[in-house]
Amino acid sequence: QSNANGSLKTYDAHVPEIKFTKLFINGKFVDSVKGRTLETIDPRNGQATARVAEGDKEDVDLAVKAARQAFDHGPWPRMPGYQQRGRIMSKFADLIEENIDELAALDTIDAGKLFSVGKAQDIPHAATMLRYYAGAADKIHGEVLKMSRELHGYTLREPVGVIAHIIPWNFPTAVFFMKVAPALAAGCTMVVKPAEQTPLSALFYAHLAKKAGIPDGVINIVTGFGRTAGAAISNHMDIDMVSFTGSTEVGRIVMQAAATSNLKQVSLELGGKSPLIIFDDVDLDAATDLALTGILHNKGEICVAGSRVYVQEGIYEEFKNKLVAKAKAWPVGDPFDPNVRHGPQVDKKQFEKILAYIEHGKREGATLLTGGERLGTEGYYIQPTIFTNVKEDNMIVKDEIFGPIMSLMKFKTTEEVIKRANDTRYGLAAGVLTKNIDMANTVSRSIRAGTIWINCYFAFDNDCPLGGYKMSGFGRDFGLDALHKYLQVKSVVTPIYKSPW
Ligand code: TXE
Repeated sequence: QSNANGSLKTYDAHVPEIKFTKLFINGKFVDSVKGRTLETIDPRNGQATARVAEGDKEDVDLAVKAARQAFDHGPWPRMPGYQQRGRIMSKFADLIEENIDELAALDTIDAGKLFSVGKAQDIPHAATMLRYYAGAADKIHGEVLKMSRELHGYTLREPVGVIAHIIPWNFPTAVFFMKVAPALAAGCTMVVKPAEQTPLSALFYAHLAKKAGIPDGVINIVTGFGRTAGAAISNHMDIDMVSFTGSTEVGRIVMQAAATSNLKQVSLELGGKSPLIIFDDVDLDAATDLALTGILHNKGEICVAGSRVYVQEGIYEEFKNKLVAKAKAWPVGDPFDPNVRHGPQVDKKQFEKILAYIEHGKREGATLLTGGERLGTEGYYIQPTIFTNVKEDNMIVKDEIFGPIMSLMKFKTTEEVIKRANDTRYGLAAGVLTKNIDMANTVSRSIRAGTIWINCYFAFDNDCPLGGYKMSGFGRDFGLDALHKYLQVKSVVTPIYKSPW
């Protein structure tokens, strides 16, 4: 653990044995057709941890074939809700809980995520997501319609079909289950492509899914790169929907490919640049803690990070001083160390992208209050970094950096801060801290974003939909909205007593 440059203590005793490295297709672990593999890297030191099968178009084809067969002819979409689908999903959840330590450790060596947080949050949360949607599996129903003629009409909600989930590296477990769990409950079958940086836990989940009794072909995992395996998915002619979480740039490519192939449905959860608005009636200690967590949780690699912090002028100086003191004391280091709150960035590319933004911020004339450097000499650690004296059109304020970099800004009036907070192409989330309920309500209604947190941040819940406005995408994860995303409405109509024709 360290807050200054120097060598970081490492905790290699926690590194688990890696048991699953092949593609999972039709209930079996198999090599890729071309026999290629890709290397996974431990971001704590940049060293290789495993070689995992590198799937490509041929492998995606096989996985889609298995998922199509399981959807068209298999038992999964036809099983009665809770009695069967839900019970198997609950068993899957139990198996996850039996393997929490190993799963959390896999995400730590793949993504640099805190082991303590994986154990306490990400992995147990995967189990609760499965149980939440297992409980909804027998509550999928349509409506009886009030038709305007002598017709009896009702709707059915049927599974969309074969779904492809494209997963990013920042939450290898959470995003996997926020997509897979509702799709399973809906009765869909699927192909999952984890990010190339973080494939290990997904393959373990495939093993547990099979053990829980999920029939072959329902969940298929193709590990591989975006430009090959990912592109094969978005261009595929036999996938009914692609559910994507990742960058806005790739989201656009996925949507274009969907349009030019089979017009598959698309759901996109993309980047963000979320504002956190702090009025001058707040408790300074609590507010500085929340603001720091808002940008440093998961080392800033979270789509809803509160990366633009607006503080009202009356408390600005005091807030700034407290914030900087706390940032300097923030424990950064090996993510297996239980006292550490901030591990390495996911990979070299992300590490270099963040450092380049820091340099850009300096060149644009922003004032660096703290941080701004890499930490240690190996691995991808970056100091918690706070800039102030930034302008709304600076790149560090406009772009999603996806790292531990905060832009701290001062504001005077509510009207002014709403305008500035909305001056972004993104619209994923926002936070507002104040004791004044009128102010909180005014800001909540005025910010164009999919989630607003009042006097809290990162208050996720299985029941609470998450998704974007504007260029942060469309479609929702979590909640019953996510279940409905994987269902489509069929209308059934019959004459009541005589044919109206
Ligand atoms: O994302 P990509 P990258 C943002 C964040 C980050 C930036 C770049 O700002 O710095 O994106 O990260 C797959 N067809 N977010 O380059 O490429 C890829 O294999 C189909 C925000 O890693 O979007 C991986 O599985 N798929 C975000 C997934 O897309 C393709 C989370 C995401 O990778 C593809 C991650 C293609 N042509 C990054 N190219 C969030 N919303 O939370 C890549 N992929």
